[in-house]
Amino acid sequence: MKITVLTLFPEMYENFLKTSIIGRSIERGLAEVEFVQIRDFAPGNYKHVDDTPFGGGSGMVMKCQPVLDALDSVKTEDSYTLLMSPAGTPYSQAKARELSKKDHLILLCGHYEGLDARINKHVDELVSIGDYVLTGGELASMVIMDSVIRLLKGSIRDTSTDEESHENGLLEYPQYTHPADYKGDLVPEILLSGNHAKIREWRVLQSLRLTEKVRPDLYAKHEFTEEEKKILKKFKDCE
Ligand code: 6GU
Repeated sequence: MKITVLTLFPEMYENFLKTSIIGRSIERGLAEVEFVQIRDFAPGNYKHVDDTPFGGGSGMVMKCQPVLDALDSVKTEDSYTLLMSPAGTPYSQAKARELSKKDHLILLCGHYEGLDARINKHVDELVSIGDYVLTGGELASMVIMDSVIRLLKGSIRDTSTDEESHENGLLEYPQYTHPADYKGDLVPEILLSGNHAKIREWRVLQSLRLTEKVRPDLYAKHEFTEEEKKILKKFKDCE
């Protein structure tokens, strides 16, 4: 997969792209990341990429010409372009899965108060990573790159993404590692039992209960599997 980032601040990505799973995936050639400096497409000596908003108001707005010329310089028939925007569609694990199948992603990052709205019709989608405001789209684009690259075949063990939080619409069950007794705080005994069927049952129940408690919104729209229904019934009868 190729990822092209359009930004005024490519230096923000340096450590991110070198580190851990993302760094290794890029080193292995699973993803190729390139940057386009939007300012290179601004004319004259001043290289202005922004201007004051029509109608008045505070802040500056990024201009159509440098942004769209930068976009045109990298866009092909195979490209899928995302504009980072707090006014976009909420980003999700399902969207990450969908994007991980694309050949070429273009991530367009605005700064200041935003981009001229006429730019919107030149992209495939506006995405937001959450209900808060960032100073620019760069951090959001890193969130998207991280969540997509780790799903590429060969990035991490294939099975390790299957049971994660959000893959099945639920939060993941709690995990523990050695020691089994940390200053008197004990790991749930069932996990030491070696009984895989019972462990599986416990994990499914924990996942359901945790989601119900901290993410009632997810729980309300969850479609229960037969296994989940059976486990819920069993433990309800015990209470
Ligand atoms: Cl994608 N961009 C900006 N600037 N702020 C955000 C965002 C994106 N998602 C949430 N807040």
